[in-house]
Parts: sequence; structure tokens; C-alpha cells
Amino acid sequence: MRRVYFSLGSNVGDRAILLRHGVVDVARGDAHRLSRVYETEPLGGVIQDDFWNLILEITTEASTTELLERLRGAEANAARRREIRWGPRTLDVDLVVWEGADSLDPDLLVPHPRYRERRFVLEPLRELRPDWVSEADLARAAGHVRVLGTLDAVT
Ligand code: PH2
Ligand code: MG
Ligand code: MG
Repeated sequence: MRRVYFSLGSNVGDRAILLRHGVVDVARGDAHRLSRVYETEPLGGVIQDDFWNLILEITTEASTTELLERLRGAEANAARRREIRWGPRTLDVDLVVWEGADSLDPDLLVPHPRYRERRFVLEPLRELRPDWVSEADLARAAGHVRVLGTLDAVT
């Protein structure tokens, strides 16, 4: 069993529902934990609406291939439910950290090469793994974030 950490983000459509579906699609039957949901400043230079981001931890026997299928399946399902045909993503799922297994495959770098620069990843990750993220890490990271609450409660 390994613990695997995904970053989920949405800035188009009903972000609460999209994130809830995304969690179900990625976790499947595996035991999991969730950070709270954060409203986050978009990073990357494109002018767009704020994201909602969270971190999903799953404890799983699934292979890398299966996890990638879940991730892509979750994004595909979200695209089918999108309200706008263009623009930013309804749901983005990124594999951030895979405990005990790094991947140097250029198509799947794990840990994610930029996650330590992004407050929208580090702040929720710290809730689940305070041993991995220090105050100094948070201070160095980019982008404003604000806690909204648990995924069950946000609307
Ligand atoms: N995802 C991006 C680019 N920028 N900014 C925030 N706040 N949250 C995201 O999930 C995000 C982003 C590309 O995947
Ligand atoms: Mg992303
Ligand atoms: Mg992505």
C-alpha cells in the first residue's frame, strides 16, 4: 500500500460539484483523506477566474497506469459536464507526490517538478502532511490562497 497525493483544481462551472465528482473518480474504492478547499489566485499568467483547489490523499495498491487512467477519466467526465466550451479547465487533476516512488519518465514526473513553488498545492498538502511542508516552504511559494471549508460544506 502506498499513499499518493493528487492536486485537484477547478475554475469553470460548479466547482464544488466538479471537485466532488473528481474525488470519487480518482479515489474509487480506495481509502482516502481530503484537505479543505481553498480559493486560489490563478498562477501561470493567463487571466482567468480564481480556482478552487484541494489535495486528495489515497492509500492504494493501484499501478501508475491505473492511477493515470483514473486521473484522465476524472478529467474527461468533468469535460462532459462543463458549461462553457472554451477557456480554463473544469477539472485539472495532477499527481503531485507518490510516497516511496519517484518517476523520471518525462511524461510523468513525480514528484511534480513545480509543486513546491505553488501555494495552492503546499497549503492544502500541509494539512495532510505537515511533515513535508514547513512555514519557510509556504513563505517561498507563489499565489494567494484562502480557506473556504471542507468539500462537504462548500457551495
Ligand atoms: N492550475 C494550473 C495553472 N494555474 N492556478 C491555481 N491557482 N490553481 C491551479 O490548479 C492551477 C493554476 C495548471 O494546471
Ligand atoms: Mg495543473
Ligand atoms: Mg494537469
